[in-house]
Amino acid sequence: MEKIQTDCGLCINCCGIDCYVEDGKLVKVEGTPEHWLNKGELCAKAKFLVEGTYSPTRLKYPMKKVNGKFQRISWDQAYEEIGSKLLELKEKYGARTLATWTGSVGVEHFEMAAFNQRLAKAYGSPNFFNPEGICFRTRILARQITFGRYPVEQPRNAKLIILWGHNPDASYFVIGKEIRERLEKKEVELVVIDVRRIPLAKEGLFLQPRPGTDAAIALAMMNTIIEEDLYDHEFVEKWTTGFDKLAEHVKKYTPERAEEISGVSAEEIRRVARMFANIKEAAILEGVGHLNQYQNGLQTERCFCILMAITGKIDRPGGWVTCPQIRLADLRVKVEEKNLGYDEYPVFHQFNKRTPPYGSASMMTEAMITEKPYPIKAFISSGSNPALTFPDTGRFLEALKNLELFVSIDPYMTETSRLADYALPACTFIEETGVGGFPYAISHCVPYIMLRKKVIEPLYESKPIWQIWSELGHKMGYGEYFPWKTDEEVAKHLFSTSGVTYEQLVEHPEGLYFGEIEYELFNRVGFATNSKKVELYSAELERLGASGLPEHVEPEQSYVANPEIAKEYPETLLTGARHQEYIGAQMHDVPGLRALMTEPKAMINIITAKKYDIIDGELIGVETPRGRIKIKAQVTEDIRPGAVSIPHGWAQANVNILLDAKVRDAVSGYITMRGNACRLVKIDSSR
Ligand SMILES: Nc1nc2c(c(=O)[nH]1)N[C@H]1C(S)=C(S)[C@@H](COP(=O)(O)OP(=O)(O)OC[C@H]3O[C@@H](n4cnc5c(=O)[nH]c(N)nc54)[C@H](O)[C@@H]3O)O[C@H]1N2
Ligand SMILES: Nc1nc2c(c(=O)[nH]1)N[C@H]1C(S)=C(S)[C@@H](COP(=O)(O)OP(=O)(O)OC[C@H]3O[C@@H](n4cnc5c(=O)[nH]c(N)nc54)[C@H](O)[C@@H]3O)O[C@H]1N2
Ligand code: SF4
Ligand SMILES: [Mo]
Repeated sequence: MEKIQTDCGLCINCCGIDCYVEDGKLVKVEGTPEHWLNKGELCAKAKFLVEGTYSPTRLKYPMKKVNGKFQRISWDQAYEEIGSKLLELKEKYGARTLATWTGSVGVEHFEMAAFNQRLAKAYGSPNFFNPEGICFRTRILARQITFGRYPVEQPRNAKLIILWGHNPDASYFVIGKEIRERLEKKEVELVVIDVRRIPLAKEGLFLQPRPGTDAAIALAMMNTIIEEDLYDHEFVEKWTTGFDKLAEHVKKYTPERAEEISGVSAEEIRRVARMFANIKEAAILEGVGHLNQYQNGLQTERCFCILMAITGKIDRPGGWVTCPQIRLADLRVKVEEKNLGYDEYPVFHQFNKRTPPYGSASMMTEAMITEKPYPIKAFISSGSNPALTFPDTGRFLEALKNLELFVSIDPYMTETSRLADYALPACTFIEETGVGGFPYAISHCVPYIMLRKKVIEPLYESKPIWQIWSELGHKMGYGEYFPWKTDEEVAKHLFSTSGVTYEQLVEHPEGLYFGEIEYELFNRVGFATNSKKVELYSAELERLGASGLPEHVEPEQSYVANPEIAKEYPETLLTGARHQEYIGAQMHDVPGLRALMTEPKAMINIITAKKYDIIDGELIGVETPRGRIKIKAQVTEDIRPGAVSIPHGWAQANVNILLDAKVRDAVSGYITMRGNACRLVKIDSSR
């Protein structure tokens, strides 16, 4: 058996894995013991990588839909037909008619997003969309607005961690494990603020707010910290602007008022505020996206930034620190045209003239449906399963109907690929060489880099995604944009600006770790905002039409904001809490994982269940004005009464049917994934 050490490309953690190959077949996967991050451990998903790789749902050949049925075609025919259709549509509607989309895999799979954008831009379309428009860009943007850069959590040095809307046992198991080890050694104290009593809530102080009211709690913490003079005077005076305005602003957010809004007692809010202010090495450790995917998402993130700043926890050990970034070669081609969402969401697209290279995802489906501001008739999705994962499935399906060409590129025959005109088989990450590790600090991930090594040859007729884009590009006459011939050439080019060579990485299968953090970096470089200080109040936000200081804003469908809707839909829907067994809609057919988590369930409190006469395990209906799904109930005390939490990515109970693409954060443009009004319906009346 040959052992090949590479990184796990299933999620952004990019843990080290040892892959064992026999006769060209992957037979066993173990965690790499010497890898700095996972130290030999694996999460549930990676333990079943062999089953996942050889799944019967792998897409074997390029497929074309003829009269509603897929037929096998050659790669050449696929490129020929897709290429000429794209050129024909460009002739008819203009280059902006093409929209390309990558999913969460495109975030850690650098070749995927880069080559996708290259083709779109060679064609002349600005319309590239990705999860930055629904997932994690808001947290980055809010921190850039406040600090002019992007400091990230450093849980391993924190003496107090506030886990705020984040369940790392499920979504970042290495962080969950590390927190548990440090709790055991009494190195850290824990506060959990979550609508659900997550497993780690038992290890510390637990606050359980009404969904979507976290900004009120954070503002009341600021109120306490300022009223009780617990803030870091030196840092505030020297390094922040807008403190007086902030102090005045938060006067109205007394803990008593926050208690009324959130249901968390004023006493508990004061207690957490005092702990947080008094422990220097403390950090808010939040989810990647979770609280940003509420209607007040961007401003909630601003609250966390301000809390960290006024207590002097920026660029200090255990707080939020600025990590060195590793720069990969930029393969994007510039298009000078405005992205969709530029005018509607100026904060997202125009803040300090930092125009992002992607459009607002919420505008993508709208433009397909309304043909405004122009018709989008061609859509290529890669590394994503939007038929299950894009919020508001009804709207997404309506958008597809209006297309003249829809291509899905994925290793598996997904729910999305089944809807496409052409389904093209990409290989998985273990079937190609590429960039591994994660060179940018995005959440609590510290930058590090690896060589993602080819472990086995691409299965069936599948190909690396960069090669698919490249070959299509050549067919369309854009050969000059795609000069690379092999995986290695592409990887070498991407590494060429990083300061690390391909050859070095071959010798370091455990990865190269860039953990050198410069504390008190501000003493040397200040902050890269307009005022060169931390902007507690942001004039730029106000200039772009948002509030310069964060407020609590009710989700528009909450029973407080909309008592009318609450008469029919009295409960609150939360979607997408993660489970360790699956990632997005992936791997749901893997028997080993199915044995661990057999099906999705709607988590509801026993009080809510009683109201509807529902028992644990009963099949129920969950409804919103957008639709209905059937799902089993999980009746528990571990969720706040009135909240209904449902995981996403399950074909048998697709929770995205229930969401409404029109309900968005007015600042970021994100479609709301939580805080929508819903009701439960009893199906089994035989009891
Ligand atoms: N209701 C609700 N919806 C949500 C969320 C939620 O919390 N609630 N979360 C949202 C968030 S944060 C995100 S990021 C999105 C994620 O949404 P998606 O990215 O659509 O989610 P996945 O199901 O992980 O899809 C990834 C796809 O990439 C494919 N893939 C894997 N490896 C490769 C590869 O090497 N090459 C290619 N070409 N394809 C590959 C997989 O087979 C899979 O089909 O979902 C969003 N949707
Ligand atoms: N295993 C696995 N890991 C993943 C993923 C996956 O699908 N599977 N997806 C990846 C992706 S794309 C992303 S974006 C990240 C997401 O990762 P996170 O956003 O960190 O998601 P979770 O870790 O599930 O934690 C979210 C928590 O927020 C709580 N919550 C919901 N509403 C509220 C509220 O109003 N207030 C408070 N205080 N808490 C609330 C939920 O109950 C839940 O426990 O995970 C990544 N990691
Ligand atoms: S957390 Fe699991 S799926 Fe993600 S990289 Fe690590 S082993 Fe792979
Ligand atoms: Mo995400």
